[in-house]
Amino acid sequence: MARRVVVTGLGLVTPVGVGVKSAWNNLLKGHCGIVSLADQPAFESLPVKIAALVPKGPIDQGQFTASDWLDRGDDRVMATFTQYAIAAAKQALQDADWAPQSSNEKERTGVCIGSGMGSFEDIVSTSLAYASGGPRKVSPMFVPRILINMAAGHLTMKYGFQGPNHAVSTACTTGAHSIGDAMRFIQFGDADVMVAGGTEAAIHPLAVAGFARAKSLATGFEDKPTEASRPFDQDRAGFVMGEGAGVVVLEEYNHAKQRGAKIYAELKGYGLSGDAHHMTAPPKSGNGAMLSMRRALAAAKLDASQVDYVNAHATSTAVGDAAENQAIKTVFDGHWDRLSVSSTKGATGHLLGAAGSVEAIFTILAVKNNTLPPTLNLHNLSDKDEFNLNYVPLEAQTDKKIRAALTNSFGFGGTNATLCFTDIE
Ligand SMILES: *[C@@H]1O[C@H](CO)[C@@H](O)[C@H](O)[C@H]1NC(C)=O
Ligand SMILES: *[C@@H]1O[C@H](CO)[C@@H](O)[C@H](O)[C@H]1NC(C)=O
Ligand SMILES: CC(=O)N[C@H]1CO[C@H](CO)[C@@H](O)[C@@H]1O
Repeated sequence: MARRVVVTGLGLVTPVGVGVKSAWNNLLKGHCGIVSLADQPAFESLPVKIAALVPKGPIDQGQFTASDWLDRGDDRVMATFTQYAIAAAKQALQDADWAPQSSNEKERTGVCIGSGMGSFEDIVSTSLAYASGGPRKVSPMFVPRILINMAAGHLTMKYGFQGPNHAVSTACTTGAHSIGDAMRFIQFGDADVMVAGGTEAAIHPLAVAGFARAKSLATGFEDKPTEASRPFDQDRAGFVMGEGAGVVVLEEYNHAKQRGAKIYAELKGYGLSGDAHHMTAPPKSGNGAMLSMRRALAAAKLDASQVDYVNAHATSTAVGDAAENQAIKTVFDGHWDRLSVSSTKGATGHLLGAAGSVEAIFTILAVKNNTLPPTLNLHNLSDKDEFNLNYVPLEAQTDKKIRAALTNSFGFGGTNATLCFTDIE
């Protein structure tokens, strides 16, 4: 029998709050982390001047201050995406009460933290310095700052973890793949504990310009940024870039039991698939059969009738939300009345490489707390015959038992992953 994998620690750095309590409470209260960038000169000429930023300030107000999490000199060697990952990982390890001292425990603990984009800031500023001043203007820290796997690397240097050291980069599926791959390492026996998640800090004018040119982003919301991300709503018109990190501690079930760790949920299933279709667009509903959801259910040995909640990838694009809705309805055909679906991106924007792991944490808390996080800005469904599920509009719902839940992540390049969490009873 496969080794069971459970979640014993959580850490969040998000636009709706830093720290799990703050982020989850704000999410349930309907807060939105999307703000205007119109006052920033660097964004002046861009068609999109909004983003979901991690709030900066004191931690007791759920905000981010780098020195709360980093040692002296870390900011010189760590780009922002690495700093966010370290902050989320520290929270998760503290929450799990896992601070291994023996070499055996350190060797049995691994890290799997990825990022979709890495540090645009470093690449752009170094390119400009190189163009004007030549190679002498390139910092010796340039390469270590931009490497995607450096978040995982730095974390292990701080804690001495010598298990698998891995970093995924699969665009917006990064966070989900990180957690799923880490689950496999534990199941396969490579580690007993894995620190896993995704991180992103790419709200840079060049990245905004790129996504805007690809026509992916919502435009025209400068005056009302909190209304820009509206998954499943008839007026949805693109996603809003977000930043942050989500990191979990995964642990082999008996290992967690033996040390008396608190267990949030079991990670029961993981499914992966590829579209083989187009760079940025999902296939038009077509067969609509979403392989990653079916594979996650099969791995979890669950029937569609046993799942109560799907945390959708739904980024607030016209085509993407409709395709996912189709796929969910196909997979859960015959069980539509009991299923709830919501997208937390109305509140957080789209955290790209961090989305999958941040949303995995929201899904874990939904199961643990029997609470469905809301879909913000969902006032009118575009087509009531197509969109005929409970999408948890505007307000959290607390009247349902959530025994099992899925969370979906889909990335550019046509890469899909689904995680399945269940309560531990
Ligand atoms: C991937 O996700 C998209 C978006 O919902 C869906 O349309 C597509 O069918 C999925 N592809 C696979 C192979 O599961
Ligand atoms: C919900 O989750 C939060 C965050 O872990 C926790 O602090 C809170 O006590 C939970 N609420 C309930 C009702 O379980
Ligand atoms: C076109 C349409 O039906 N608009 C409605 C969307 O929802 C808002 C808020 O409930 C209504 O005021 C609009 O009339």
